[in-house]
Amino acid sequence: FCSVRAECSTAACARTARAATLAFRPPPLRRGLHAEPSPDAFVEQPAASARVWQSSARIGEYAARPLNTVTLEYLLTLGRKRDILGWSAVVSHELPVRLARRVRAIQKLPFIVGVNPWIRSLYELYLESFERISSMPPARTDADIHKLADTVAELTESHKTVIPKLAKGFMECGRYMEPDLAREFLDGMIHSRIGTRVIAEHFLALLSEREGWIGVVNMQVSPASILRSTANYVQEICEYNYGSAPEFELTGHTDARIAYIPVHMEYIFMELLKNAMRATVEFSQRTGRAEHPPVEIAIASSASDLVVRLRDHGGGIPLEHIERVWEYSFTTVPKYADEDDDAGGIFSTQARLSMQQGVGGPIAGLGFGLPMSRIYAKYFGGSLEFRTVHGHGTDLFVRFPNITQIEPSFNI
Ligand code: ADP
Ligand code: K
Ligand code: MG
Repeated sequence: FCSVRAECSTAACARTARAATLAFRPPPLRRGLHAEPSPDAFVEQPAASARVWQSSARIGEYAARPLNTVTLEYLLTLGRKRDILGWSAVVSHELPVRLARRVRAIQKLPFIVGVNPWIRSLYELYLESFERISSMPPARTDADIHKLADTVAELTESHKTVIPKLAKGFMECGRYMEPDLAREFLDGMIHSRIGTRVIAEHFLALLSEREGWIGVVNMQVSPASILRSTANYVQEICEYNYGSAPEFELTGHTDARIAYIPVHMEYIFMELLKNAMRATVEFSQRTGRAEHPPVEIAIASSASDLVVRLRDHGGGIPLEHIERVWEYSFTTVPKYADEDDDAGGIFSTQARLSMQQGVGGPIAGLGFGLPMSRIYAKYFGGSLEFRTVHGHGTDLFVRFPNITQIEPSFNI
């Protein structure tokens, strides 16, 4: 699935997904430099690791180092000049410190959470990444830059499993943690992941000049075209899971352009559209409605920001869930029919199982979609809110500030 990348059309993605369904193999994680797999994405269950949890004294030393202020203005200034050497210094300083802090945070988790195979494999990933990047000397020559770029590209690729692993780990053992501490840990992990990715991918993007881009920032993002391709993709997943999918309608400023990091937008739209389409189809099934009402998407743009409203007719969110939907791991996808304590979903055990196997791509079930989308939306000072009418439907409002209009001292 590559909504903003020309090399992969939705039809090709559909064929891949279909082939995966037939072979009963989960579809691969989305490819490409920028793809952030959804928390629902399939990742291989890690093998039980025999490695002793090791940690070097260097972790403590690096974790205690202050972060330099990496402002958005600095990112854009070096980006406009394509100052690759300058940005490589940011990469060399920031990544080891940020990774070391994550290692530290995982070490502080309660033992029962830390020994979960997903969390453990996450820990090893961060530790290994830290060791690799912190042992590289600062780049001075072109050859150094390319060596650093190779390492950063490999880390970017291997870290694509971070969110699905985190989501699966917390689905399994998050309940053994104090809720506030779990939320604080996950907010920290995700926030840090966004910043680390921006720094790493800005570096990689600077190495290949692209018309209309300043590093990772696309100066002319078309929200309508991201929405269109994301909605098409979600329709496919929806069809595989339920046999049908609602249409969508796009209105308002469909020609609007905004300077933004398109993958962040894509991620948010993907999660919100999965929720909207799932709610629509399940509500139709519950109420015996003959046709799915379309998901209505309205775009409103101004000089300083862009607002997207996604309106579904999926029955709304019941009062008792309104606060909880922002919680990590809160989902109304029942685990199994006999332990369905959340109710609300109409999933059969079989449906749930096939979702877990990722047949056709899962549409929901880990409860990370909303909280994570909100962190993405707020990252550059935007927002994500909803209004719901129980028994009718839900409106989601996302606001994206124009990246070039944000307070220049904004820290990444
Ligand atoms: P997941 O989709 O994995 O369950 P999310 O965080 O995306 O996790 O959503 C949490 C819960 O919020 C969903 O399980 C669902 O019950 C509810 N929800 C989210 N969006 C909608 C919507 N548009 N309409 C009705 N319920 C929704
Ligand atoms: K949730
Ligand atoms: Mg969801």
